[in-house]
Amino acid sequence: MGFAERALAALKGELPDTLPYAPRLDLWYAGCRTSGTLPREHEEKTVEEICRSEGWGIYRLTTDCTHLSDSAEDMAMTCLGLFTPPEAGFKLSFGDGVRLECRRKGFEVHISLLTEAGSLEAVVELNPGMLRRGITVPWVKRPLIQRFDDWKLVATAFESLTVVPDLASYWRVQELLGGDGVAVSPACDAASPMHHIQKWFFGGTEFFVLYHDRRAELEEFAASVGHFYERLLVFYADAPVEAVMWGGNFDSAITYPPYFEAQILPWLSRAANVLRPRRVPLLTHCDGENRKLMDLVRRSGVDAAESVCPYPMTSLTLREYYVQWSADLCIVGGIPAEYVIPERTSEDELLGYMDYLLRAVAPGRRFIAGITDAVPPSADFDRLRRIQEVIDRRGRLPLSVGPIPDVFAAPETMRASQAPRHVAEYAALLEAVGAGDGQRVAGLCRQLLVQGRAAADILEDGLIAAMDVIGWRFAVGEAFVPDVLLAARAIEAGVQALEGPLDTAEPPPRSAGIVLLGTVKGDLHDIGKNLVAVVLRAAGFKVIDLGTDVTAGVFVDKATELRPHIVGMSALLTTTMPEMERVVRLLTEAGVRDDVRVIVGGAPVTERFAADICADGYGESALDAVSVARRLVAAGARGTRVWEDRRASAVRQ
Ligand code: B1M
Repeated sequence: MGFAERALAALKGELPDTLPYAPRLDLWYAGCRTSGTLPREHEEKTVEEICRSEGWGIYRLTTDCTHLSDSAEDMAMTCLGLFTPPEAGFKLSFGDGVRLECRRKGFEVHISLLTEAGSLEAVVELNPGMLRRGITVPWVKRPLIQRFDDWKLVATAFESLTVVPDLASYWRVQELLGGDGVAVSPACDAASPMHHIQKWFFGGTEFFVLYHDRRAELEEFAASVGHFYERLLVFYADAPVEAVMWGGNFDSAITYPPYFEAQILPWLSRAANVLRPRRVPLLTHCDGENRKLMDLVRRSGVDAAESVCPYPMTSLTLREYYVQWSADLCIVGGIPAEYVIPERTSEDELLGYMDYLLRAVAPGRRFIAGITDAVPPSADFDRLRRIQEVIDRRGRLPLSVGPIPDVFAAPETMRASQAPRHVAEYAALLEAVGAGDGQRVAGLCRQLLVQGRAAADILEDGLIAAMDVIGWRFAVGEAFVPDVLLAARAIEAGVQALEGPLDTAEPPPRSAGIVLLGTVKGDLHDIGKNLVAVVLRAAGFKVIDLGTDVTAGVFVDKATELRPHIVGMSALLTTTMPEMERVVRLLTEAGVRDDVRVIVGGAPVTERFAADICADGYGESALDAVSVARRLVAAGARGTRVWEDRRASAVRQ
């Protein structure tokens, strides 16, 4: 059997002869080619040729936009969240009255969306630095939607979009892959119209607040985006493609269960229903934390969950995935990227993981092994070969179920931990904060003041303690991103109600301090960082948020200027984690390291990594960030220029 035959068997629930293995080299290839670090023997080869000469399956399943970077027109479509690589098998075109104009400025593409009702501007970029770090999706530097009402013009564009079959380009890719890869047609980057809006048109966190406050308008917008999704379904009803990829980037925190059920599941099911009669497998990109989504993904009827990224990157072990999903859908991925990065793990640890993997997925039905999400450019190429050697030796199917070592089980500590204590007399406040009801929170605060409670007590034992509870619920998976954001907004309303009395309370209540926060250079993930900021603020910290893609120089300059208690850094990519070490080093060189404490966090960051780079603390969750920050400030983190300035001015007055 060749790889394609094996992979298709796995996708359709049949038992291939051997475990299929395709490492997914696209990001690695883009990075190494741009930095000139491809292995010598592969320097002149394409990614397909490299896979072929190593005997690996060719993995071409996700949004790889490297082929776009030469064409401003194709790049322009990405500001609408639209991607049509050659293997899509279709092109997109706008109807009368809508067009995109674009011009290149260096690596940026400046885009104008022109409609009869008006125009909007956007800027996207994909530069060599991004490619070196393994980033293949362009960065939308300026989104089309600047004011909420701009959605109406974007909606017009989606209503006019048509899907034009272009099967010749699909067949060319199919021919290029031969029997060594499955030509999966990527239908859409998001899984549904609302998910599309969430991913592409509003900030990663802003969307949730809008989804709460302006649902009716968003539903109207989604109905317009839905025209495009409907046309995709019509295209796939008879498109002669081998398999289809339909959206992704699911994560229990951001595509949280009720939202997934209402907005995503119906569209996955519709796509599955269109493809099932022709036995065309449907894949979706399940690359995040899936603990709370397992049943929903299974119920959606998809044939495969792709880019499955188990513990230690997320909380579910590969065995848990296999037990819960393999009766109904195929798992693609399963080897966390850190096992191929020498700075993160040893070769023995990789071999230990492979031993575990072969037991965890026994008997081996519905599983395609690969590095998740992708092989990073910093990978040790030989490790990819070690994986193949193990599969060659022990990967014949069916695999025998043996004892499964529990060393790869996720720690239960957080899940088993107790909810933070909350003072009983503030129960109503806790409930109102939990419901995100700012008006009620403010009213209760005023009432408590009238009853004679000290403002500082209401803040500490009522509002901040309530946020601790919501933060804990979030950390154990009982609350989701919107709950945290809305709770924080409600707390803000409470703080405003207390503001008068608090102004006179000097020294400031409790041990809050100043935190300088940002996502490190090269990294644009901001949802986790924003949550950390929200929870810290709600806990009484002053947070100076530097945003995303923050260079080490900016962290150090700001730390020198503002002397915060804490410098907090977030990183979601293994390739951007080294920036954290750089910041720590530059803080030392600038002579400010002794005055600030450094906290790091983000999905790939671990306690061990934090210790290795000499950070002072590690936060697994936003809640953790608060407790670590409190501990460090209480233990005497110094460097409080802003705070001291404020105090000094308060004393002067
Ligand atoms: Co990206 N992505 N992504 N992505 N993405 C990950 C991170 C990935 C792990 C997926 C996977 O492998 N399964 C993978 C990285 C692999 C690796 O490096 N090992 C990945 C990749 C590869 C990429 C691209 C490179 C893909 C490409 O270009 N082909 C690209 C990079 C873009 C860039 O940064 N330049 C990319 C793009 C994107 C989207 C734009 C589509 C979107 C980001 C939207 C946004 O942030 N505005 C996205 C998403 C959504 C994800 C996943 C699915 C979810 C991330 C998330 O928001 N989680 C993610 C999968 C995963 O993480 N397993 C993935 C929810 C959030 C609440 O959790 O951010 O972990 P998290 O924050 C938590 C804790 O970590 C902690 O507290 C938070 C709340 O509890 N925490 C801290 C975070 N920072 C902290 C700081 C602290 C303390 C605690 O102290 C200071």
